[in-house]
Amino acid sequence: MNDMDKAKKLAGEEAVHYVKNEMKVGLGSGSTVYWMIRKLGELVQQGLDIEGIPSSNQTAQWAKDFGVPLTDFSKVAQLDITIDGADEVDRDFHLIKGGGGALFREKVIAMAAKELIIIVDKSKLVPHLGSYPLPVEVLPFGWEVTAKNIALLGAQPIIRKKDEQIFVSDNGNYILDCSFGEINDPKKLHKQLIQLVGVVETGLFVNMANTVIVSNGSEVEVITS
Ligand code: ABF
Repeated sequence: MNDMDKAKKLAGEEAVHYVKNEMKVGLGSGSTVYWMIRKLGELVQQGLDIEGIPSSNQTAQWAKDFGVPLTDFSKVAQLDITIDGADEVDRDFHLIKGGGGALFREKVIAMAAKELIIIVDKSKLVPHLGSYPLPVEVLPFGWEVTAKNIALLGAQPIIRKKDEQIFVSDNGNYILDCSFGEINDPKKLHKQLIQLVGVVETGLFVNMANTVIVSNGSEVEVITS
């Protein structure tokens, strides 16, 4: 296992210390979250009584594989905690998320939780957001028009593809990966994007994360906002 994978594992496993009995837990997506769900499954086997709401079909499968009970928002009005990964975390805990294409449901479970804990390997910490192209979920109808309107904001939107086909999110939408360069005002950019017709949600998570758990592969650091 290389240092980055060790870091993801350490950060993911550290996060489960924040999960208490009878909690309702938002389960994020991505390879760091994989380790968190795997550890949660071990604790459930030892008697931890929790239920999770998954942010992607992949996460739901991992939860089933590892024995983490699932529920949904028809039964749970609010989550106690959401644990999720990120593609970038800046100094103000603003995030770029969506590299895995699950940003919409990730933002729903983040907004529905009393606390959002982000688990990352050290490479995700950046001084400013924007080196990672910003994922924007858009409706398939007229995505080309939506892309042109995003480009007017100063980006180079690229339609995400998987196996040479247009990638389709769990919600049946497309993802545009938008390189804006350095994003100095993520709140303003999110507002500009979200009002465009055709934009479903952006990968900018502004003023949402309370705690960041970061690892370099040998140590784990917990940073609170
Ligand atoms: C997910 O975590 C996505 O928002 C983001 O792309 C991913 C980070 O991936 P990984 O944990 O695999 O580095 O929540």
